[in-house]
Amino acid sequence: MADLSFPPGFVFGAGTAAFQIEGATAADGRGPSIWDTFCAEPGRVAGGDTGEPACEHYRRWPQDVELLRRLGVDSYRFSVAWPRVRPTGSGAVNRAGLDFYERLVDGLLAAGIEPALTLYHWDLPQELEDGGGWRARDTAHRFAEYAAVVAGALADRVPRWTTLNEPWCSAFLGYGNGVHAPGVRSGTPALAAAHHLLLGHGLALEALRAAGVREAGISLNLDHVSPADPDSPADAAAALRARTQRNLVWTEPLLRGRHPASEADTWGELIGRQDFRRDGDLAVIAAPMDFLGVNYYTPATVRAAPYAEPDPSLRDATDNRFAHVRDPRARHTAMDWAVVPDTLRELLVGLRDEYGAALPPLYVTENGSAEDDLPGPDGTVRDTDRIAYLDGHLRAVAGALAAGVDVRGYYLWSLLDNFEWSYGYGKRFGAVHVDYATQRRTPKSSFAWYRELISRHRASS
Ligand code: IFM
Repeated sequence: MADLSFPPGFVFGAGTAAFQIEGATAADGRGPSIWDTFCAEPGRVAGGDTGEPACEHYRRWPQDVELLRRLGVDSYRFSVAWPRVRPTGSGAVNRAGLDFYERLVDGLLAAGIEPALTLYHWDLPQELEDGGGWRARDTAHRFAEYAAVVAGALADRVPRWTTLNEPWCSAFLGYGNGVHAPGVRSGTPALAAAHHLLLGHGLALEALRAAGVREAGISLNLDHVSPADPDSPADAAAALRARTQRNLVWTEPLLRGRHPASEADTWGELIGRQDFRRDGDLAVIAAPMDFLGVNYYTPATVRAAPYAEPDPSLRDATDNRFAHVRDPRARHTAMDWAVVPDTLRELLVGLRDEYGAALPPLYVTENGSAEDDLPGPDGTVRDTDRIAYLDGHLRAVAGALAAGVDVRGYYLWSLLDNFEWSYGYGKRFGAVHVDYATQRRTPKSSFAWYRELISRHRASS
């Protein structure tokens, strides 16, 4: 790693999310979220796994802060569980829930680690879902109220705030193909959800500003999309539809205050039913941000394909006439995701080239790999594939910096093995192995590798 260097002040971090690590889903007044409900429905999550026990972080957080201190990160990215803070999403604030995050933030600061707080990493209070969830405009307003409550308590101690994490998953997996909570399928709900998530982001940003937050943005899981046959106009059009669904539906409203020109071709007749859009919304959505978070794992290669569902009345909003093509040359992680690190450099450079001065500074707010790594007979976890993955992607970030892209930091996903949504506990992304039966934490080889990278960076800057 001696040749891998970053500018002074570059932030190295690690991330987690509330539902994936906290457990304690009924403790101290926490209300149910859509993920509690979804996990309880048979067949939704592999192995019938739920948010219990996760990593018991709610109780073991001091141990996890100590791990972060040993890792040497500048910053820790975590999310606040909305149903801990406002259990029904719109009623009374639960002081005990806020107290937990106050303790965590104070513990991080005492350990010399900068907290980076995400307000929404998918755990919508169930009661709001019962009223329509992100299909309903009202949810955007409830989200802004929640943002104001959290910022009222923590704006003085948390420098970096993210409104939403990966709204694509909330909209298109939650209300499109139904793979994520709340598991809704078919028709326009995903497009309404996408719009209300964007509106919620804009309204929450106003609330954060009013509370004095200095650095605020959003984290998007943006795709690097290539046509399977670069000479095929049909594949090129399919790639644009994929980019529209994954990237442009977010970046165009946020950064340019407009909807993507390619939305009509992408969604066909579904796009005609946009009665949820109101005058003035785009101005709220496009309010300037201090950073854009980019979450990146794997590229997408797509070819033109017919609709998966021929009946338009049954079609969901992820059905956009493209199909993914597997890259036979690439190694694939335990998620079966192709490892092609330089595509991250291309994505970051491409964003700069496409948006120019409209693009705020970037952070890579998530990057990492799930590997089938378990402790060996000597108790150590030698995750060499993860180290190669991280090394490659950090080189891609360094390449983007060398090309003049303003990237301010990198957060490894994840500090701990954790609950990987519909895959349950079977997929392990952590730099620290978690034995869920004993809650024993074992730092993997990648933990030592990342610690070394950070400490060399400190010594040289
Ligand atoms: O674990 C997730 C995280 O919650 C959101 N981004 C992708 C990660 C890996 O799938």
